Formats: sequence, structure tokens, C-alpha cells
Amino acid sequence: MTDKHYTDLDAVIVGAGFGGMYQLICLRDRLGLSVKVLEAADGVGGTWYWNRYPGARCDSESHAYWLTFDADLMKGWEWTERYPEQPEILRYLNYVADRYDLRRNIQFNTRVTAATYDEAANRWHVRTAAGETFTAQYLITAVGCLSTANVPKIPGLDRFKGAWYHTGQWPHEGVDFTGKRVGMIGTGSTGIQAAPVIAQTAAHLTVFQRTANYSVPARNVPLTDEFKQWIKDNADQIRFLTRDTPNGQAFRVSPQKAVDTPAAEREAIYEAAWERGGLQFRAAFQDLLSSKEANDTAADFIRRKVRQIVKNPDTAALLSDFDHPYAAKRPPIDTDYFETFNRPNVTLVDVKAAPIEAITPDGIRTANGEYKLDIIVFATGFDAMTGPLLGLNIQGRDGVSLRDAWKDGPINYLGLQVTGFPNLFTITGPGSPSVLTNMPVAIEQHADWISDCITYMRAKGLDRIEATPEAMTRWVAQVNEAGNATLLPMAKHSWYLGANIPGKPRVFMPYAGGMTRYRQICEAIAANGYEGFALTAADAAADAAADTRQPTAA
Ligand code: NA7
Repeated sequence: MTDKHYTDLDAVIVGAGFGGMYQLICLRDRLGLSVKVLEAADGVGGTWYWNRYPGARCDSESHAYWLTFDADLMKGWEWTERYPEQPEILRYLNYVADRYDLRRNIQFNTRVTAATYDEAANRWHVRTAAGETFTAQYLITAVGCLSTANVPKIPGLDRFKGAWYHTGQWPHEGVDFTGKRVGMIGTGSTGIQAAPVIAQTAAHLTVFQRTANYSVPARNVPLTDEFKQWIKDNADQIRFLTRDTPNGQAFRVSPQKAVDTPAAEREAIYEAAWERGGLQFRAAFQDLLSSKEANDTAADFIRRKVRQIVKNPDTAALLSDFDHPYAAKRPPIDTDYFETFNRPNVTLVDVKAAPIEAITPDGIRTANGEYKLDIIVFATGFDAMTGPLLGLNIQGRDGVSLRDAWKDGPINYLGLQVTGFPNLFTITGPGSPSVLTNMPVAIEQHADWISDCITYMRAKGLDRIEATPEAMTRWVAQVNEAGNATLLPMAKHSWYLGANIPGKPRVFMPYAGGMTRYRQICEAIAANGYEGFALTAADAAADAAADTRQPTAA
């Protein structure tokens, strides 16, 4: 089964979503390296391959949510809606794969089960579920930040007589809700997208809410021919803008502060932002994520909107009983989410006041009673950021596992490298802006940086790169400082903090200093000869390994 030709590669990339595909283009087509991409699914797409739940749609606007390294690639694709739906993004990623003939270097249906660094040979050995081993100098993970599904361990699930699904592992053939009593647990971005669509066909939808969540209307619309042409004519400017904004989006954050704006004017600005819709609402004022006082004005505005939309005052109160600052958790955008609770076939259940106790053969039992269900939908999120990386069972120098190195939370340098794991690069790893930005922008920046780094190493005859412990310590401090300068850590149950997974260390994981600042830091480090990284030549690496194996005089 093993393809001998590919067992000694320059690089193995794990994952064939945006990250793995673009990294392949960089390394294979620009650097001429021998590369294999290993992908568990039977097609490209990553996140967008798995997340096929009803209503799955990107929250970034389509003209910002793509690869921008090649203007012809941009001009060769036409988005149809303001926010692309999952099938359209998957079609787009297949278009990328076709255009650059990527599939010949991607091995599908291949799940990586372990990766071990062999110091003497300076090679990574990557093992798969089918028992194959690939060896490569570089190991690059492109496994996504939200790809390890979190199905909470609620007793009784195995005895449930109906069907259950996690939104991130949705059946390809879809799920027919017609005439069914559906229970959905979770009101994050996913649940907020799925509920209105499920409610259209289900006999009844019961939404189990633990934490009330903010949401702003997406205001999705089909793109006009005029706008499609504008995108083609302005590909370069769009690329520039997404590289010049802290969130990697194609819109700017207002320089105005909410706290300095008179109440009537502020209300008018929020009203206009609500009508415009989408993540731009967060950009209405520059101080929404740095000042609690400013944030309170946005929270109050959204709370009033929810109470206007939802007719039942008890349901409205429950839906708007926010316990964290606006956008301190990932802020969802929706199409008729709050309106859905005005339907006669939709019920909201407060599982904060009366927690879920068990899943019974017939439904869900909370402290208040049993809800009879035919289908349970888990919109319960992911073991974010670290889950997909730890799932690879990576073992670095001296047999130390990444799991052990990160037992108190993820520590690394730039979100890209971990001491003790030479030549391992983690695309959009924890400690980088990743989930706080428009992901394709963060992905392109990382893949380019890794590619430039490998180019530098080859030019200098260097074979091994490893973050120094000092650089790693300094970076972790910078990540903490950037997070603490914002209101983000105030949402104590957020997955940014790992708080959604029982037992996971509570560490604020993404770098909150913004994409523009982060890019500058990465560029300065590269320009300084990869400051903070130890770079060694092959012989030196082998000598170092031999040294550590010498018996001591004693
Ligand atoms: P999220 O944002 O992690 O949301 C998960 C939701 O599930 C959230 O409302 C949780 O409540 C709820 N949840 C999780 N476990 C339970 C249990 N045991 N009982 C009740 N409720 C539970 O995941 P999403 O898939 O919506 O979004 C992930 C990201 O994908 C999103 O942010 C975008 O970046 C795209 P909680 O708030 O923890 O009380």
C-alpha cells in the first residue's frame, strides 16, 4: 500500500483545506519541493468539507473569503452571494485544486495517527491509520482550528432511540427533518445559523440554550452583476485592504469611539450598522473591544433589538440575558434567528437554570422535565485550536509529546513553532491571530512565511529550525498581554479560553494584537535572520544528536 516513491519527502502537510492547499502551492510550485498532503476526507475543503449542517455559511463576506495570492485566480471565480454558503465554498476550493492540479499531491482517505521526530536523521516520520509511514524533513500542520467536534458527554446518549448528529460531522446526504421533533443543543454561530433552517421543516424545534448569545443580522443578498464586476476590477485593492486591517476583513474599523459619541448619534450609528448587517457591526466604533463602557452601549442596543423582535417577553428576556461583553465570544451573524422564536413550532429551553441531566431513550431530560425528540442536533462546537493538533499524537525530540509540552496550555513561538519540535510548523496555531481574523488571510500569511523561511534555510545550507525556549516564553507573554488589553478574556466560558472542554487548561489561545501588527512582527523576525529560532546545518544537527547520546564519564 505504501507508495515508496513518496516515503522520503521534503515536506508532509496534514490537511487539505485552505491552509494545506495553499501551502502545497507555495512549496511545490514555487520552491520545487517534493510534498505530500495527507487528508482524512475523500476530498479537499477541510472545515468546509465537514460542516454541511443546514444554514452553514461563512460569516466573512465572500469577496474577502478566498485566496488572494494570484489576481487571475480571483478574477476566474465569481461568488454569487454576499456570504458564501458551504456548498459554494466547497466548489471554490475544488476550483483551486483543479486550477493548480493539486490533487496529484494529496492522498485522500488518509488519517494521520502519529508523527515522530527522528533527531539523528532530522526527519519526521508520519504514520497513518492504514499503517503507512511517510518521512519528511518538514512537517506542516494545516488541520484547522475548529475541526475536532465536541460532543458533550451527557449520560444516556447511547440509549437514545432517535438519530443524533454533530453539526461538524454532518451526513453528506443531508437530514430530513420533515415532521420530526428536533432538539438542538447550542447557540453559538452554528446553532444560530442552523435553527431558522431546521425550523422550516421540523414539526417542532426545541433549542436548548445554556448561554444567551448576541447576534446581528447578516443581511445576506445575491451579489449584483455590478458588484461582481467591481470585485474583478478591484482584486488588487481588496487584497491590499484585507492585509491592512486588524481582522483581515475588507472593511475598516471606524476611528470613532463609542464613549466619545453623544447618545443620539451613537444610536444612529448602531442603527445604520444593524441595517448594513454582518461583522461590520463590530467595526462601528473602535473601542468596542477595549472599553467595557463602550461595549455596554453595543450590548444594550442588541438587547433592545432582541426584545423588539421576539414577541414572547419571557423568551425575549431569556434570549437577551447576555452575561459577557458583546464580541468577547465569537459574534454570530444570522438570518432570522431571533424571528424564528416567533414561530409556533419553536421553543426555547433555558438549560442554564435547569441543566441537561441526561439523554433518555425518547429525548432530553433537564432538571425541569423531559422533552420528547426524534432527532438531536449537537451544535456544541469544537475542541478548538489545540484539539486538532493534539489529535495528531506528535512526538518531538527525546520522545516528548506535544500533549505533555502543552499540558498547561499551548505554548509556542508566533503560533508557528514549539521548542523541542524542530522543523514542525503549525499553520494558524494557537498564539497566532487565526480565529480572530478572516481565516484565509491568516492562512496565506503563515504559508508564505513558512515558505520564505524554508527558502532562507536552503539558501544558507541550513536544515533544522527550532524556536528557542526564551523566544517562546517572550511570545507567550506577548499573547497574554495582547489578550488582556481587550475584553475578550471576560467571557469566561468561551472556546477562545478552552473553557468549553472539561479539563482543558484555561488559557487565552489566539493572538489578539491584530493581523497587521502580527504580520509586522513576523516580517521583522524574518528580516533579522529568524530571530528567536535556532537554525542549524545538517551536520551540526547530527553532531548535537550524537553528543546527547554519549555516555557520561561517571
Ligand atoms: P460554539 O461557539 O463553541 O458554540 C457551542 C454552543 O454549544 C454554545 O452555545 C455552548 O454553550 C453550547 N454547549 C456546549 N456544550 C454544551 C452542553 N454540554 N450543554 C449545553 N450547551 C452546550 O460552537 P459553534 O459550532 O457554534 O461555533 C464554532 C465556531 O465556528 C464559530 O465561533 C465560528 O468561528 C465558526 P456555552 O456558550 O458554552 O454555554
